[in-house]
Amino acid sequence: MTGAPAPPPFDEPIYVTRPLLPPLREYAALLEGIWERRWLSNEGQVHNALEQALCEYLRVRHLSLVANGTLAIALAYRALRFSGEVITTPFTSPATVNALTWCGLTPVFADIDPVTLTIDPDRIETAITERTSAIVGVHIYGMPCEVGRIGQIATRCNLRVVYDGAHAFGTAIDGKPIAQFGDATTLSFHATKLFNSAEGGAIVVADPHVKELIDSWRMLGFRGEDTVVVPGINARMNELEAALGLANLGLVAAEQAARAEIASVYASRLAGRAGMTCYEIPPNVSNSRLYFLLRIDGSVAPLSRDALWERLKRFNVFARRYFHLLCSDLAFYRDLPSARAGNLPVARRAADEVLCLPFYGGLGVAAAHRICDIIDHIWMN
Ligand code: T4K
Repeated sequence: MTGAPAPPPFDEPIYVTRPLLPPLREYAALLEGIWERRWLSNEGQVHNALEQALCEYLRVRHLSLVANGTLAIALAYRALRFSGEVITTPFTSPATVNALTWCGLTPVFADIDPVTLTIDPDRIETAITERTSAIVGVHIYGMPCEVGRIGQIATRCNLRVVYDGAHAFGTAIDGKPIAQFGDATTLSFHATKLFNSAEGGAIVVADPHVKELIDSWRMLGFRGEDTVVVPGINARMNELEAALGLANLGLVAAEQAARAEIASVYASRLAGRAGMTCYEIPPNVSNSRLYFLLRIDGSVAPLSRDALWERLKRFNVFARRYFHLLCSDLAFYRDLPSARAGNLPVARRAADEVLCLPFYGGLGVAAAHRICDIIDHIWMN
């Protein structure tokens, strides 16, 4: 106990994130064009402009917009003809793994690296069987998977690779855009992501024939007016979402810069506490800056991650424990042989330790300092 008075709680809830939004008039200008054309969906003009703009922004050649990040993942699995077993991480959103199930595939969980929290290539190697067709890595929190080693394993064993890049918009390794690795990279443009179109997502591929196939998969299977080439689904992004995305795209760099300032407040104010570590971004990685996360080791820290998360709420600060529910613990996966706890000790520990702090440009550095004051108080009392 320090005896110092508790800092006051925030007057309004402070969420883990807030969506990026353009000035209303910029969005309205795009809406006027949509109204004039009376074209609302099905690969409209704004949709196509956003595909083009994203290709340029992300420095990739082929990108298909879709309705959300979960459908992006599922369509990538379909278009690349995954079959049988697919090796993936349990430390992710259920979206990654549930999309496998939706495609009739069997997830095989491999543990993660203790530092990057991405899938461990050594554990991929040991999980490969004659039924394995593919590897799905997740660039979790915008941290790249070990793309070099995963690529080598895939080539040697003739496996496909999809990266779930839902958190990795704008991530690069040594200046190379993350979406240039693997057979496909999927993105999410959900409201809570760095770049958003309210709901939305995309699939980036290297092969133009795969893009053509994906464009049929998202349009009920159609290619042209008279041919249905695959048993597709409706995964289209509409014009209103595409317009929001187009208006938001120009704001991403400034948002990342504002988040960088907040990250440096958190990193400097929270450093040096026993049992608390900040997730470090390697110098050769430009991270998307979607999250700012701490790890709390409850066996060393004065309180557990869950206790800190609970106590922050009393100050109106709503941090999130992404991803405290390991996919391998979910009722429909926990009986898989690869889901047993002894197979996934690193993922288990990460699930128990990670806490994502409020992190968005509009938070501002003053509020970040206040959050640190609150954490100081909780830590010492
Ligand atoms: N792969 C990975 C690795 C993913 O993390 C995700 C999704 C996907 C794939 C699938 O992509 P999508 O199909 O969703 O495009 C959020 C998002 O809903 C989800 O997109 C995301 N990952 C996941 C990690 O986080 P929740 O349950 O945390 O969302 P929610 O509604 O609690 O929002 C968090 C905070 O954001 C709120 O407390 C307040 C703020 N917020 C939220 C919304 C929706 C706003 O201020 N405004 C808003 O409109 O899942």
